[in-house]
Amino acid sequence: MSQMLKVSLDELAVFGGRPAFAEKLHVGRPNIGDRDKFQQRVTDILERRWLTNGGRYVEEFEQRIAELCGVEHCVAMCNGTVALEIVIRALGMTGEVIVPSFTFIATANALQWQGITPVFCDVDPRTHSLDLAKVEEMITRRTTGIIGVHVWGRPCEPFALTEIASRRGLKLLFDAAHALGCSHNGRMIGGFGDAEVFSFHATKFVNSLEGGAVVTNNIQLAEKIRLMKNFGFIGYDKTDCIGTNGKLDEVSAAMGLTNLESIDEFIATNRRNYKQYEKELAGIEGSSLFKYDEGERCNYQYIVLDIEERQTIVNREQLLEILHGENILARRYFPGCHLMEPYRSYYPHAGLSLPETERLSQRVLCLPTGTAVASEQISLICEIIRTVVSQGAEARERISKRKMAFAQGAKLRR
Ligand code: T4K
Repeated sequence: MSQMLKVSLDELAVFGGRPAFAEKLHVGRPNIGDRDKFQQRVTDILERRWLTNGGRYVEEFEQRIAELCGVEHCVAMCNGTVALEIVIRALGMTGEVIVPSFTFIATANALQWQGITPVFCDVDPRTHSLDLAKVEEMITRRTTGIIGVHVWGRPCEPFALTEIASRRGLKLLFDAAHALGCSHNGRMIGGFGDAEVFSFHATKFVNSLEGGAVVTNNIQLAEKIRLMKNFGFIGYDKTDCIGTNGKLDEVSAAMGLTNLESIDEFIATNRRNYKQYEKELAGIEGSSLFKYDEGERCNYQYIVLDIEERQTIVNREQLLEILHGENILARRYFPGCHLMEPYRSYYPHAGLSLPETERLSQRVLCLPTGTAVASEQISLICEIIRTVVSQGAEARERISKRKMAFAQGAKLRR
């Protein structure tokens, strides 16, 4: 890593300087727990020749997740998307389901994939989660459920959503892909609604390579999901319902278990990184970090920077271009499902009722964090952001000119 300070715009890579980082700095570099422990577990799996389907490590992983969340049942799956699809089907959701557009595309896809219409609801700009008043407005005769998403791990008002869902006779599911280890009013995420879904994808702060889980206190639902994720089998050559293959394999479960043993260390690192970003980005007019509730348990796995263009002058897209030039691969999470295909074509007017989602999707970006990011790297990222925003007008003009020059060059080459 090069450690040069960048205090003038001329030093930025997009304007001819050397990139701040020789190697790309990703959002979502995996956290990896005790390697020896993982390798021992993999050796054990190979020696016992039990690789998937009812294996010891999957069972143990399920128990550990259920304990952490204080729920009775956990069914591990091959990823969070399939876990969503299966629980949506098991809950009998059909017709229309209310869901935020400001989420990862998998939340909407899990519905549309099985012919259910995701009805995109706007979010509260303070919480980035479902706007409760708007949820009520979107309920129709065809609505069968609500999916709340605990975006960035911040609980999306689960008590209020429970009240709405039970008053209106709707199923309630939470996409808790970001919220492992988080709490709401002192109660762990995992036990709200009819069920909650976690993701253990490589980019999640606790990963099982790929993986996901449904957690619930409803035993009938848990049993149904368990069958559905194993083709519907209730015995040799005997099925009970339509099922699919949603099983988590043993090596993934071993990775999940190993990483779960380091959860406290991962959260401490995420929190330290968050605090450093907070301190070193403080006072940059027009930029602010998404805030977590310090009174709750929180995993701090996302560093979400909000750019208010009226103050920073340079906008989010231009800042992203500059950061990418420095090999800081900040991400545009989330672009808004309704602005992506197929939803853009299916529901071309959805944006009319999603003004906050559209604003948010233009303003926020996620910065690198986790155990793979060093404190000096965070300092350099913050300094580059400060340099750019403090000279926002000039940065904007130079980036625009650069774009125009590229476009002209491309025209001449044609
Ligand atoms: N609901 C919500 C709210 C979610 O955020 C997600 C997933 C889901 C549901 C579905 O859960 P899963 O089916 O995924 O279990 C990523 C992840 O793929 C996705 O899991 C995650 N949310 C989403 C927020 O981010 P991409 O397309 O940005 O991921 P990817 O694979 O490009 O990785 C991002 C960066 O991480 C890479 O540029 C490099 C780095 N990376 C990635 C991998 C896989 C590594 O350094 N090492 C790796 O092994 O979506």
